[in-house]
Order: sequence, then C-alpha cells, then structure tokens
Amino acid sequence: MKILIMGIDGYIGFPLAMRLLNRGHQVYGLDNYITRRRVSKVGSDSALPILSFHERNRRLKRHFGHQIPFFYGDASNPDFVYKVIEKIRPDAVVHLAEQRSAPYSMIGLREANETMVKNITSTMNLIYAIKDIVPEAHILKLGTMGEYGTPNIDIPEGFFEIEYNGRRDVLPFPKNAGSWYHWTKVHDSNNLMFANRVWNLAVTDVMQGVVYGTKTQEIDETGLYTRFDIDEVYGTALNRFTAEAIIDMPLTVYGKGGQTRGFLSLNDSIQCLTLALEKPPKAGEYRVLNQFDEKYSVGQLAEMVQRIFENEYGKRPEIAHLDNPRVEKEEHYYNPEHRKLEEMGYRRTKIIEEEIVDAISDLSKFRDRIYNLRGTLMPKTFWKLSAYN
Ligand code: USQ
Repeated sequence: MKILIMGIDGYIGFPLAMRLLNRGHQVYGLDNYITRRRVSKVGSDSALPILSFHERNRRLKRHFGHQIPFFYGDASNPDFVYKVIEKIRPDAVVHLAEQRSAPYSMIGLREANETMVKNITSTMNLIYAIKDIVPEAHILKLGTMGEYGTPNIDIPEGFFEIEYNGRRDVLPFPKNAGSWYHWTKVHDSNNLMFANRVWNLAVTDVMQGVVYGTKTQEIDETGLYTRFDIDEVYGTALNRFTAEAIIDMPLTVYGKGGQTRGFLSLNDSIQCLTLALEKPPKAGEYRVLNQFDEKYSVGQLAEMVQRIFENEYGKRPEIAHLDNPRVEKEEHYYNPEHRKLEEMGYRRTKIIEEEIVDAISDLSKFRDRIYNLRGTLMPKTFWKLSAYN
C-alpha cells in the first residue's frame, strides 16, 4: 500500500514508518518538526537522543534499501496538504500531525487557540484533500480515549444503543474531554463523522490510551530511537515515572492517584495502527477503535515502577502525591470496551513489567541527560491558572 504518515517525526510516527517499511509498504512522510520546537519552547528535550529526520532517513536506507520520500510543511496549510496528496495519491493516510499535549493546551489562551486551530484545521484539510483527490483512500486518524472522559458507566467503541422517552436509537457516545487538547480531538471526531456521512469517506478514528515505552522491533534492529518526552508538559504518566526513578526523584503522582486510563506499549500501538491499515474499514465506513491494552490507575503504575526498581536495582523510589495541577476525578469508575482490535488479530507482545524493564535499560544509558532535564519534571501548568499572558 502507498501510505502517507502525517507527523512522521513524532514518538509514534517514526516507529510506525519503520514497521510499515518492514512490511513492504511504500511509506511517505510529512512533518514540520514542530514538536521538537514546542518541547524546546517549554525548556525541555527528548530524554533519548534522536537524530534529525534527515539523518534518520539516511540511515533507514541501510536497513530498508531506500529513503522515505519526505515533505516538509505544516499540515494546517491547505495548499501544502493538497499538493502532497495530489503528488502521492495515497491508499491510506495516517494523521498524527497534531499538537498532542494536554498541559500545553492549558498553558494559556495562546496555546489553547494554537492547539484548536492547528489540530482542527489539519484534519479539515485532510478531509477535503481526500474527498477531492482520492475519495476512496482510508483516513486513519489518531484520536484519544480522553475524548470520552470518565463517565460512571461503561464506554462503548464509539456508538451505543440508547432508549429515551420510550424510543431507541444508536448514537455516538457522549464526549466529555478534560483539556482543550482533548476537546480538539472530539471536534475532529465530529468533523470526520460528518465528512463520512456526506461524502462516504472511509475513516478509522482511533481512540488511543496513554502510550509508554522505548522499544519496537525496528528500533532494536536499527538502533534508531524515537523521541521520549518526560517533562511536565510533553511527558506522560508511566514514561515520566520511569525517568524519575532513574534519577532518584520521587514519582510524581498527581493527587490521590486513582485516575484510571487505558495504557498501551509503543510496540503495541504500532501493531494496532498497522492492523487498522492492513484491515481497513469498508468503503464508506466510519469506524471507531478503542486502542489500549489494559487499564491502570496512575497510583498502580507508580507502585509498579517502585516494585521493579526495588527488585532489579535494590533501590525503592519514593512516591510523592503532589497537589493535582489538573481538574479531573481522582477516584472514579472506568470500564471502556476494547474488543474490535482483538477481533482484528491484536495480541499484546509483552507484559507491562517487561516493557518497564526495557525502558529502564534504555534510559539508564542516558542518566546524565535525564538528570539535566530534572528542572522540567515538576508540574508548572495548572488548569485553574490558564490565562491570557
Ligand atoms: N499524571 C500523574 N503524574 C504525572 C503525569 C500525569 O499523575 O506525572 C496523571 C494525570 O493527572 C492524568 C493521567 O496521569 O490523570 C494521564 O496523564 P498523562 O499526562 O499521562 O496523559 P494525558 O495528558 O491524558 O495525554 C496523553 C497524551 C495524549 C493522549 C492521551 C491518551 O499526551 O496525546 O491523547 O494520553 S488518554 O489519556 O487516554 O486521553
């Protein structure tokens, strides 16, 4: 298949590109390296050193025999997106080119608007370009489990049957996001659903949980790391805990730590996205996949990291319950369905404890680098303080 990855320079984009090359697909990439700039704007850097995309691409040639045709530009620019889609005429487009940090979107009005405008327009550009140029192509769009929020009832995969005042219908499950970032993904989902209804576009809307880990089969084979963020803005729960333990910092659990989310290893995220591409929706179908492996509370994850460190290294990191910088439930019911990917053939590659051990072994090689990032770890972005500065 001819597959375009929008956001190919990111945590998921780069390893996905290598997996798809490995499986014999023709891979194309688009990026403007904005995540590198945004992370540096908040005073941080990837905890694992990464090469420029140009250099990585040169090295891919050694492993896969050729480089990835690459388009530098901004996915929120419609002329650019049209030009790239016209040039490639892809069978599928994976859209990962969005601002992906909840805290970044809550810094203030500028960042909130930037996230709204860039995310929503990039998806609109893609929708129109696909409709006008290759209407049969598959749009694989990265949404988030955070679109649903944490309702006190089970969460279905996108749609549910409801009875109200004696009448029944199948409707989209209500969304209730917890940051401006997460709301942009809700808006994207609504826009994709509408585009599907009007123009019959084939769409997979992936509700992905929190991704963790440093490894995929291809990262091992090529030695080319993907970025790994640990700061309070771009780092995510388990990845942050692992890095914190390495430099003997307390694990930063926010509030009570009962916040429960779906989690998935990087390797399994790549496995799921590959499956979704190779088993596309039917023509004209809008398909929602809840993409995570297991649910955990952040408190459970911190205890897991604590236990693994104690067993493997004989030292037991502290767990600090910090005042929660976010506005969210700290104890709640959480039971999302996630059957479709399993039905499509998804099988977990490794248990979470093994992934944590692997991540520790990769990150330990860069202890000094992580130590130098220690000033970026404590929360500074508070939902209640978000303002126009
Ligand atoms: N948390 C802590 N300590 C930390 C960091 C986070 O307790 O040091 C807590 C948060 O308060 C929250 C939970 O962990 O309750 C998850 O936070 P996170 O920063 O790991 O993830 P989140 O902000 O939800 O966003 C991440 C990705 C985003 C993706 C989302 C999937 O950055 O792109 O969409 O995970 S989900 O969480 O399912 O919405």
